[in-house]
Amino acid sequence: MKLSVPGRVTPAAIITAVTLLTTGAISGAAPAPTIAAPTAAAAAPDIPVANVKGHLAQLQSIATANGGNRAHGRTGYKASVDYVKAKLDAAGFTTVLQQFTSSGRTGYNLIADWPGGDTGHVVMAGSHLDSVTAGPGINDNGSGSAAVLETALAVSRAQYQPTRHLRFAWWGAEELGMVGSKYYVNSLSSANRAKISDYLNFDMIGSPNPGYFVYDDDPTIEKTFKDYFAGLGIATEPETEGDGRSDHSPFKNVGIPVGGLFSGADYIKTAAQAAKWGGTSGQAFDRCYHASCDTSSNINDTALNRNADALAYAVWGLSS
Ligand code: DTR
Ligand code: ZN
Ligand code: ZN
Repeated sequence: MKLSVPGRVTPAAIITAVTLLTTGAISGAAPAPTIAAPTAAAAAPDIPVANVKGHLAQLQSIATANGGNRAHGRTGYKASVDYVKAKLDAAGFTTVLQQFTSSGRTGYNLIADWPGGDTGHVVMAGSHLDSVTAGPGINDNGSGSAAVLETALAVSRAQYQPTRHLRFAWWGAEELGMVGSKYYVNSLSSANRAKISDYLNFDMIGSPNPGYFVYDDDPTIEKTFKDYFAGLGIATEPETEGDGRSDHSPFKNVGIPVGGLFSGADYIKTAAQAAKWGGTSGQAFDRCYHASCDTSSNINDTALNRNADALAYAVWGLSS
């Protein structure tokens, strides 16, 4: 389901500005500039969950062909990066592979910029692309990586021209302690850090016994996501497992507004949660967390679909 979303500069704000200027409420030496008539913020497109699942199938195949995992420093991780990068290059993104070393192995962050928009105000969406060594990591975190990828491809399909600049990222070595995202943030000058207005993180968004958790960090980002789910009649809960649990943490630690979505890991779904979200109480949100069974069958399509659409809603809403 798609919902239109007001951008940060609302039509009401534009009307107010026009009124102030044309009534002389605020005097300007030069004649009042012509301000474009207010236009509705661009509405986010539906993200086809079939496309997201197609990316997950590719990541599963990559793991199967590379020793059963997509872990940092293994061939399966670099093959995952190459897959995502090829899609983005073909779609017109400017991509950069950022290389780093961790635990004696080479890691990679993939950064993709969509040309255009105000580079002084950057909206970022990211996810870690690496798995643990125990398995293919399809929910953790193929789900986030595939949804971020398909949202980026939707930007290209729409030839979306956002007011703010869009940047997408796939992090390496999150499972070793958010190594890739820390490396990226540490590599930014303070001036470039200040240009990032929002960082949105997506780590496990297709859990088989899903919850609907919204990071309770930046209130504007949190409200954007909660508004989306309210439109679906879904009551979300704040993600309170604490900071330091995923790639939003390095951004938050330097003062960048962060937010994100989470469908749950090894914690147990309560009866109250099952009553509002469905699924099975007394069972983990993801019984295959960090296990070999985190395969293509370890995904709830409804949760993946809803979270991917919420991702697009926030990207459009925060950048338009
Ligand atoms: N640490 C992440 C999974 C994870 C566990 N709790 C949270 C809360 C918010 C985001 C992610 C997570 C991992 O294993 O990749
Ligand atoms: Zn993990
Ligand atoms: Zn993860």
